[in-house]
Amino acid sequence: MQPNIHVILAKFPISGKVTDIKPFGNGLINDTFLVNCASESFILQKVNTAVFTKPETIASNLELAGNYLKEKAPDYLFIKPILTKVHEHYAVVENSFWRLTHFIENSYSIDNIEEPKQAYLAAKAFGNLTKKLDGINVELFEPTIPDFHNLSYRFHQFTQAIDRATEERKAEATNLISNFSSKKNIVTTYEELLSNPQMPTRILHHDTKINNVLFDKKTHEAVAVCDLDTLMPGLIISDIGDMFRTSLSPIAEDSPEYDKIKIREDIYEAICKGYLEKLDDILTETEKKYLNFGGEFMIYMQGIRFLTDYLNGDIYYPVKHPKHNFERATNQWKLLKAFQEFTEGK
Ligand code: ADP
Ligand code: GN1
Ligand code: MG
Repeated sequence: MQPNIHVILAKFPISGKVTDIKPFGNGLINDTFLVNCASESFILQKVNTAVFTKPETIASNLELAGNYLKEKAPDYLFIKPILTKVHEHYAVVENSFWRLTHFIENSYSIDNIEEPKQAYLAAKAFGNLTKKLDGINVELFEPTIPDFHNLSYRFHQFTQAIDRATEERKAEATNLISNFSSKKNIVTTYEELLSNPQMPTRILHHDTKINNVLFDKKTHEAVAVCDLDTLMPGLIISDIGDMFRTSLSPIAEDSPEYDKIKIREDIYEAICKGYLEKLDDILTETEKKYLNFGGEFMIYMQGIRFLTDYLNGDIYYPVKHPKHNFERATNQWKLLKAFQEFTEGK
C-alpha cells in the first residue's frame, strides 16, 4: 500500500492548497503523480528503490550537473528536485523515497513520434544536454545503476537467466535465445569500443525515449528533458542508440504486430540531424563513425534485457500478460534485423 500522499507532500515547502493528485505518464520504473495546487503544479515520484538501490547517487549526480550548468549555461532549463523542509533531496516515508519537482508549465510529452520534426527536436534536446555538460569532471559522477549499459554484463545476465529458466519458458524462447545468441559479435564490438581512447566517457541521459522530452504546448518546441535518474557517465552510443531504438519503428516496443516494424528513414535523418547539430563539433571521428552502431547496441541490449526478464519470470519490467516480455523481446529482435539491414553500408 502507498503511504498517504498528503503526508508526503507535507514534507515539502509547497504553499497553496492541493486541488488534485493523479497518476501521470507511462514510465515503467517509477511511480509518477501530477499534483495540482491552486497556483502551481508539481511532479511527485516514488523512486523505484529495487532498481535505484542508492537513490542518493541520483541526487548527487543532479547536484553536480545542476551546479555546473548554473555556472556555464545559466539559461539551460535543468529539472532539479525541490528540497524538503529539512533540505533533503527525498522525503522518506515508510521506507519509500519520494521526490518532488516543479511541473514544467505548459509542457506535454508524447509516447509516439508522428512527424520527423518531433524526432529532430528531441535529438537536439538530448544532444544539447551532453554538449552543455561537456567539460564537467565525469569522475565525480557515480553510476546510479551499476553496469546499466554495460553490454557484457547484460549478456552475462542473459546467459544466467537461460541456465535458471523454467523448462516451459526456455522452450517457448528457444528460437529467440538462439537468434540473440547469434549476434554476440555486437558485444565484442562494444568491448573493443570500451578500450578505444577515441571513445571518451561523457555524461549521457541513458533513457532517451521520446516521452522523456517535454514539448511546449504553444510553440511545440522541446523545452526540457526529464527523467534524469540515469544521468551518468557512459559512451555516446547509448543516447543516440536509444533514440533510434525507440523512435524509428512506427509501433511501440511491446507491440506484437511485428509485420509493421520498419525503419522510418525520415525519422532516422531527423535524429542524426538534430543530434549532430548540437554535437558535431565535440565528437571524435570514431564517435561519429559508431553512431549507427549505437542503434544495434541499444536494440540488442534492450532485446536481451526483455528476454532475460521473461526467462527470470518477469521480475523487473511490469507485465500486463504472461507473454508481455517475450513479445517485447521479439519486437526488439525484428527491429534489430530491420535496423541492421537499413544501416548496412551507411
Ligand atoms: P519514469 O522514470 O517512470 O519514466 P518520468 O520521470 O519519465 O518517469 O516521468 C513520467 C512522465 O511525467 C514523463 O514522461 C513526462 O510526461 C512527465 N514529467 C516528468 N517530469 C516532469 C516535469 N518536471 N514537468 C512536466 N512533466 C513531467
Ligand atoms: C525503462 O523508466 P522508463 O520507462 O523510462 C528502463 C530503460 C528501458 C525502458 C524500456 C531504469 O525506462 O532502461 O530502456 O524501460 N529504465 C530502467 O521501455 O531500467
Ligand atoms: Mg520516463
